[in-house]
Amino acid sequence: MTFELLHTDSSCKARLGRIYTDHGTIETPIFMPVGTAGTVKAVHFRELHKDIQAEIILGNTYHLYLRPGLEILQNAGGLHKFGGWNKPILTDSGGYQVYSLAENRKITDEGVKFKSHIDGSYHFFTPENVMDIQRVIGADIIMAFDECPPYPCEYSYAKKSLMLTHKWLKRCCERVDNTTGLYGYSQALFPIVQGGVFKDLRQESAEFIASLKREGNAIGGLAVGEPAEKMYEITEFVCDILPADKPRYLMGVGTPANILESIALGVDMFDCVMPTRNARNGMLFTTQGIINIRNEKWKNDFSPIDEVLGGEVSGFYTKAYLRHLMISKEILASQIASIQNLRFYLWLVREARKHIAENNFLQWKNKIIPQIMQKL
Ligand code: PRF
Repeated sequence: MTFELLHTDSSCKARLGRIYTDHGTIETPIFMPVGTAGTVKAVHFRELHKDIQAEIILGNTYHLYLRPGLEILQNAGGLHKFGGWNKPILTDSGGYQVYSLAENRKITDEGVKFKSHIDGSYHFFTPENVMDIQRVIGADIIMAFDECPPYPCEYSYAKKSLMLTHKWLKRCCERVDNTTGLYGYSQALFPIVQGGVFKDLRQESAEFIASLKREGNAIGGLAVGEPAEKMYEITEFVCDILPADKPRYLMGVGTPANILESIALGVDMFDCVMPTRNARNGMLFTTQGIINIRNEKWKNDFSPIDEVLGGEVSGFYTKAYLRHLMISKEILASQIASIQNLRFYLWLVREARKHIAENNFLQWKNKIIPQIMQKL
């Protein structure tokens, strides 16, 4: 994997770049739809390609390891072949899901012992086996095994946790550098900056991670309940330390406004369950603002869901019809709403790239945020 920095906006720190992987090229800034268990919920790959124009999707080591499991993934020839998605994939390491989903987890220097949320069975994740698992899944970009401390969190805990994350990171690098991919293409390891909301810890972490000179870097431990202003402050602080010639990935972020604000600070990659999860609850992101499609208000609104986005879904189905499907708990409601929200998120980053190229990103961002974040 390589990264080409094409341009930096003259009005802020927003960057235009290109990531080259063995499964294709990714234009940055980019949003990566979340495909936890090898599927972006309610969305066909065909729709991800065509209507949504996704360039890379994200999978989760924790989920894929538990189900379908490594034997099936390896027999399939990796996740790309298993489901038929032939563009880039990034897998998260489980260093987050194991804390948010698993039961009875116990963290030691060696790794994390946890109980599966699916069948109660016990498992052990170490930096080494998490790298091996991601080798078997076969993602183009694989993430280091980290600990994401909660918010709020005592300084002493955040410091102890960061030391462990750094120790684990060294073991991740060693494992990846001493093994090769199973399927003949390369897999880049991204380390993850942690350190909570403490600037000295963030500095130490970002400097250490910059010194490793990996192909890209991630910022973790944010969007965990801290105020948005704190998240932006830490994001900017860390971006300024991380190397400019490598992509920067802000994990688990966020709302459309969060994404645009973070692009302005120098972030290149994002993922979040928000567009797909909220879609299934009837919350739509549109170019005109945020819609709760279950609302009475849309009962007789026969206009398309999003005329500006247009296309076979957003420009075809009406608000009144989608409301009916949602109220009736029809499966198609989740499908239409998920496509709308992902089409919107991918449109948003394409627009962002256009305005960075024109050096007017900041002006455009400040104008568009109130429009797309207003509740209709
Ligand atoms: N670490 C990992 N994955 C993550 C996070 C993290 O800190 C976050 C935090 N927002 C989301 N996903 N490994």
